[in-house]
This record gives sequence, structure tokens and C-alpha cells, in this order.
Amino acid sequence: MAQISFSRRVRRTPFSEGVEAAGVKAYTVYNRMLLPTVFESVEYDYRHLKDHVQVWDVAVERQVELRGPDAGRLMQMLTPRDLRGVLPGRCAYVPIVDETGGMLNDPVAVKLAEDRWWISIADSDLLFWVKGVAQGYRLDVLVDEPDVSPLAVQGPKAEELMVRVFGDTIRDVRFFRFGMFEFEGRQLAVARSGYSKQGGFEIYVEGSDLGMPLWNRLFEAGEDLQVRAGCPNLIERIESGLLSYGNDMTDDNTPHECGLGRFCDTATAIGCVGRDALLRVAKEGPVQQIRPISIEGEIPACDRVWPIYGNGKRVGQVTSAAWSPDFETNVAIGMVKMTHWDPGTTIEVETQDGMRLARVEETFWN
Ligand code: THG
Repeated sequence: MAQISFSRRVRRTPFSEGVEAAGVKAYTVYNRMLLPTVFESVEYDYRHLKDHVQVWDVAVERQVELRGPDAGRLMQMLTPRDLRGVLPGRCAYVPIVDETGGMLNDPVAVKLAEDRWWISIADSDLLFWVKGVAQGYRLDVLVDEPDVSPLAVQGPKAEELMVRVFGDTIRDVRFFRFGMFEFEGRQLAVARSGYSKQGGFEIYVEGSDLGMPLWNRLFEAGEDLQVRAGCPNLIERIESGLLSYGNDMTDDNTPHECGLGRFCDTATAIGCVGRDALLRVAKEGPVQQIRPISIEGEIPACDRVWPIYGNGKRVGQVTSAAWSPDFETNVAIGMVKMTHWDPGTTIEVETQDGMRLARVEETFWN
């Protein structure tokens, strides 16, 4: 199989040295930056994540910083989630939509202060859209990408490891909140969050120079906890129903189709650019929606859209799939038309290796 070449256009991260020393076996490119995908093997990494603790280089979760008097107003223009209840010190998972109600990104918004937000983005060029909106509406706000690189600590022993590095008060940080914690004389935002359902934290490492010192400190402190380098794990994130922008949804999908209706308050999100479009589609309701799907038999890597058929007609597509050792089935995420989205419905999935029998499930596997 051919390799993908490295160059300046694919950015390294402040933790790349550590990732290489840990024996990374594969990367993907995300926000024009390297994101590890495999260390030992996807299945080995999965087992270790669920049993121990891992340190993840998720610097690709780039921050779009909004700073100035209009930061809050701009933030609310970007999302149909009503942000009035989001106080400084809190994070919020926020669908970002365009003027048609199409998904542009599904980031975590971090409210640092009334006049300062970080938007911790998934893989799309959101900075351009945010700068465009700010300029188009002549808002009094600075929009840029700061030197901030998240490092995630995930797994059942994550809290124990974090206590050893940041102290006992890290235990008081609640889910989707953050506190400021000292490392080498600098203050870093540390949130209880992350792209797994195994529990853990994300450290927003401000200043690339701190990257390797923090990486090394975590590995020294966690030796007896069997800490390993890890990365967002394909199997675990499908089991957990964590969506991947660009894979499971694109700008062709509304938040409601993505099952993100619970993060929309379209009626009260005054100023949201896509509000009118979403009010229209929300009234009718979506005609297709993300569903958990189990697939029978052997499956290849899901590196393309797999059409779904029901009664011989196309009724959707699978966009993520993997063998789950714990649930002993292939777990998958797909977009399914209303006629076939009820749990228990039997469907067929067309992989590059042929047709497979599949079933729409009631819930994700967590
Ligand atoms: N953390 C941070 N930035 C990120 C991600 C992250 N940017 C890219 C990508 N991940 C954005 N996508 C997601 C998807 C899911 C979640 C977070 C970011 C997530 N969802 C939980 C859920 O769906 O159960 C919790 C949502 C909630 O209850 O508010 O955590 O992982 N910094």
C-alpha cells in the first residue's frame, strides 16, 4: 500500500516527538495536522484504553479564539444552542451551522471569560467562516488560532494520574467544566472531557514549549498505572456514539439529522445565522437520522461510504464501522431514512468486499 508523504503543509504538534518515541504506527491528517490513529493495533489500543490510562496528542483539536466586546455575540451567531446559561469555567458541545442549517463543525466551546471563548474544533476550516462572519457584521472581536494544543488523558485511571501531576483538587473538576491548574509556573485550563466515554481530562496546553515537558511528566508519574500513548480509538468511539465530522456528517446534514437536536434551542438562540433555516426543518422533523447499526460477517476498513439498502432500495449509508471485541459484532454509525430507522429493522450494507446483513440498533453500545 502507498504511503502519504509528510511536508510543511501537514503540521507537526508540540507532542510529536513523544508520539514518535512511543512507536506510533499510523496517522491521519486533521485540521492540516498529524493525528495518531494506531500505536500497537486498534484492538490492542482499545483494550488498554478501557482498562488503564492513555495520553493522547489531540493538538489537532485547534482552538478558534474569540476575544473582545462582541465575542459572546459572535459565539451565539455561530450556533443554534442557547448559550445564555453557559458561564465562564464551562464547556459546551455546540453544533455550528451555516445559513442553510448545514453542519460546519461540532466543536466544544470553552468559555474562558465573558469576552473570551475558545472553539475547540473538529476537522473543518472553521476559522475562515468565523472570520467571515465577524468581518461581515463588523463585530468588535479578534479571531485567531492561538498556540494552544489539547493533550487528553483518558481511561479509568485518568483521574489517579492527573492527581499525581496537578494535585488532589483536579477531582473537583466536573464533567464539561474546567479549572486553571499550574504546570512549570504557568496556568493551564484543564477540563473533564474528551473523545471517549472512558472518563478523563483535556489539558489545553498554552505554549508549545510546555508540550514535551508535560508529556514526559505524565509518563513518569503514570509508570505503575501502565500509562501508554494512545489516540481517539475507532472502536471505542463508535461503541460510544461519538460522531466524526467529515465522516458521519458533513455540511449536507442538519444537527437534527445528526441526532444533535438536544444541543439546539433554535427558538431562543437569537442571532444564530442558520436559525430561520433550522426553524423550518425542525418543524417538519428530519427524514433521515444517525443510527447505531450492527453488521454481520467480516468487514473491511470503512474508508468510503457504504450504501444501505432496504427492500432493494437505497435507504441510507454507513460511514464508520469496526469489529467490537466486547460486543462481538461489527459496530457502525450510519445515516438511515425514516422508513427504515426503527430499531430492529433489517437492512443490507454494501462494503467494497460485498453485501452484508445488518440491523438498526436501539442504542449505542455503552
Ligand atoms: N474535545 C475537544 N475538542 C474536540 C473534541 C473533543 N474537537 C474535535 C471533536 N472532539 C469535536 N467533536 C466532539 C464530539 C463529541 C464530544 C465532544 C466533541 C462529546 N460528546 C459527549 C456525548 O455526546 O455524549 C458529551 C456531550 C455533552 O453532554 O455535552 O464529548 O473531544 N476539546
